[in-house]
Amino acid sequence: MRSSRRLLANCRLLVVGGGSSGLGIASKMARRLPKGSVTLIDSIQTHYYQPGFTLVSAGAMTLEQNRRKQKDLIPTGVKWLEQRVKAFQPQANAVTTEDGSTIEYDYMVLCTGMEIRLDMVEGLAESVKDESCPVSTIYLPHFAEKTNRLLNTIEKGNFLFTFPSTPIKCAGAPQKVCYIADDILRTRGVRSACSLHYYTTLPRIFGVEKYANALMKVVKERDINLHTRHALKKVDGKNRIATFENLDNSSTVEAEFDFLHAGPPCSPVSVLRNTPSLTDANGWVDVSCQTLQSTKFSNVFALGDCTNTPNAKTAAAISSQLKTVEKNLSDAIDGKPFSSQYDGYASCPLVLGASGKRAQVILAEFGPNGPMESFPFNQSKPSYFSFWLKRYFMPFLYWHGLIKGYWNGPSLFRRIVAPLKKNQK
Ligand code: UQ1
Repeated sequence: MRSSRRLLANCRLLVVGGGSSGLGIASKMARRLPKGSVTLIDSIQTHYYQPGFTLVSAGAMTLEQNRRKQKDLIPTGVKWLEQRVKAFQPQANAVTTEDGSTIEYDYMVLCTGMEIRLDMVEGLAESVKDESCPVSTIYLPHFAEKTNRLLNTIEKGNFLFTFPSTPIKCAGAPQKVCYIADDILRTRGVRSACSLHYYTTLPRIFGVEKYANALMKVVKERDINLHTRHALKKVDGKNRIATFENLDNSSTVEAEFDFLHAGPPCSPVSVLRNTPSLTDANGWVDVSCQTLQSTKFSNVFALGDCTNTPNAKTAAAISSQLKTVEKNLSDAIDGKPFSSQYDGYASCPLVLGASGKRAQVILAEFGPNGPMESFPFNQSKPSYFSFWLKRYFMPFLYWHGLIKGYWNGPSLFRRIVAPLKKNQK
């Protein structure tokens, strides 16, 4: 069987980044290549299950449940360099690390993720970091806890939730926090004293129509005010005023708040922003969105949040991309034509709450041509089963499947279930 084939070629594979993509591809390739072939470079000591951060804000998980020591996750047979890359020299097949050493490679996989950029909105970083200021973001672990604390203490007022103008990982999370806040405020019995506002830079709540329609029902039922085409420009944490730009007419709008959750701007990591030879004009690694090979260097591949592929940036997308990179990189090492194409799959479990009958999820799964659902029910319907998957099954799948290189996404499920869904729209 091709997928269990070992490669005998002697080659040096460098994986840059030890997040979910980096650990997943290092695990897979270490099983295929001769011992000692794979080096993973990353200085992080703590690894977080980031999809758990929304549940931390909901009080349905603790941060500790989403945290592991990186040293315990390094795949067997992979050499871990606890360093940061200072510069890429792809023309010389080498990288330089911050301690001044040079590492040469035959093949490189870039898994550098994206950087949370609170600094890109005036006043945001200071406000989030000030524990007494009611501004937070679940995108950073400590502040996922702060979000939960604020939602459990503020009694009344205006609650604002924002979605940025940059690409963002898990584009569903900024609105999940809004639904979670609504749930917590209702449970606390203070919801009628609060008004909730979701400000997004996008023209609608969600890109895929089927799920957008379902989410608009939730927005109406939960009495959430939707403001499309608004970009957060400034946060005045002291006076509790947020300034937005209306993107349709460039006018400025101010809103007073008692709580603000920011979907933060994100960017490529700084070392890539300084390496135009590997990236597009915005600093994202330039790859073929089908093969995930660099468009500039044939011995370089990339996956996860750092690429310029148009899919939604989620762990589920990574699961499908892992299979493609594993196969195509093995083909490249073997001197064969590529045998896999990424289909653009991504998934976003839209958490609508975590308590009682509001513990529900809309399990969006989609690709460039619309929904790509894995289960035989209509997944745009809020469901407790989908919440259960999100809370209990997905963390298990991540820690024991994805980062160990054993989970290639639900495409097999989908093929089995497809005939059952024929008559469903
Ligand atoms: C998934 O594969 C994945 O990665 C492990 C997630 O991240 C936590 C997800 O949230 C989802 C929904 C998937 C897709 C898997 C199934 C079974 C639908």
